Amino acid sequence: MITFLFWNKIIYFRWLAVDEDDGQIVRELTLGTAAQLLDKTTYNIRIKTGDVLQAGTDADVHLKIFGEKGDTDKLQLRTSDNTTNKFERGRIDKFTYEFDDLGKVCSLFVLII
Ligand SMILES: [Ca+2]
Repeated sequence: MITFLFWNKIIYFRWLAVDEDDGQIVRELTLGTAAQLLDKTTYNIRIKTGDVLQAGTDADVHLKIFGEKGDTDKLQLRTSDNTTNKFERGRIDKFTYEFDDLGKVCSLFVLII
């Protein structure tokens, strides 16, 4: 049996045995086919830093999103779409990520290290 997993999802499985399935022992796979099977959703994340004294930070900020259909890994918000100096006082930083569809977002976990 051959099974390929991508981000913990089974994207392809077939037997590689002459006496199982269709008897084939060679199979050709392409990454394009695998990627098309994944149900990805783009998430545009906006984080507003408070506009009070010392509200900004240069610390590492991590985010975990919980949805009705699943949750993300803990993500470090490394690269903002609109600035190189993230999380400055009174600013909104934008991030874009693709995940499996999380369904309706239920809660967020933010960790500042
Ligand atoms: Ca900063």
